[in-house]
Amino acid sequence: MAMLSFERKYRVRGGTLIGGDLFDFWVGPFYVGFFGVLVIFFSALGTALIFYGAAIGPTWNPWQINIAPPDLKYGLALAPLKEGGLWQIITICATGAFVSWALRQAEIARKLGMGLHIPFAFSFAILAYVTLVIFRPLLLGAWGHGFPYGIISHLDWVSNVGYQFLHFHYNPAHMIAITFFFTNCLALALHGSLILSSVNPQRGETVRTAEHEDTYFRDAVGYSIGTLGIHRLGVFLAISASFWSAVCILISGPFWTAGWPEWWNWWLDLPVW
Ligand code: UQ1
Repeated sequence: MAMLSFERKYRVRGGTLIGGDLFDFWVGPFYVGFFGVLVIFFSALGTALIFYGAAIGPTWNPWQINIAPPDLKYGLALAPLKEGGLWQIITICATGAFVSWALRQAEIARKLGMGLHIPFAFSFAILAYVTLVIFRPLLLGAWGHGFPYGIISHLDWVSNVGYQFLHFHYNPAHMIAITFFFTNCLALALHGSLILSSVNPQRGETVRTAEHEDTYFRDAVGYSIGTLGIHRLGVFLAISASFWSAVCILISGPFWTAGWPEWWNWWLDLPVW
């Protein structure tokens, strides 16, 4: 792959977070780094263990392969490999790979003299995962509260945990999370279509400028958030969606054990009625 002329300037040593020059090089287009090595290690081991778990399981049907967390009776202890221990090691590998990926993002950003916005935003995705398989099980006192690794099995888990709270859509943090997901979708649709409408013109037409983009929204809704602003809004909406997703599952069980519809009784219980 050709190296862009500006990359010659930036493909130099430095910017690493740990280990100095250790692994501070590229393989083809990919930056390696200490955390690149960790990503390879954790994802290779984790994937191998998933295949091992599938091999000792009853099916190779990709939809039905399931690697379950330990039984609740094991609490927060280590479980035997074939009784949830695999799930525990795979969880360590996944978390290790995700965190290493974020730190590799940070190293690349530092090398380029960029902000750390990408690893910052990605850390909210890690937070959502870690909340499900580490923080919430810790608060509930058993690794068995983590979700199982499998396509159908994790859907069943979501359904079961949802019904455990009667109607999960009454969870106020879940409502907020969904609202952020939908608004994020709206914002990206508006932004993507606006950019294409102005900078990807028909043959023979000219590219339009940011002024056209601003004017479009001023004419349409009386307000333009601006070309930088829309990206700030986008990051805010995206990380808020992940954040409130983490909150909505973390409070379910550790801080609220009744059905979620019941939570709204605070409204009926207001003294003003
Ligand atoms: C917008 O105002 C804007 O600034 C010109 C963009 O930048 C290119 C956009 O992509 C979008 C979608 C908007 C409109 C957004 C709001 C909140 C009015």
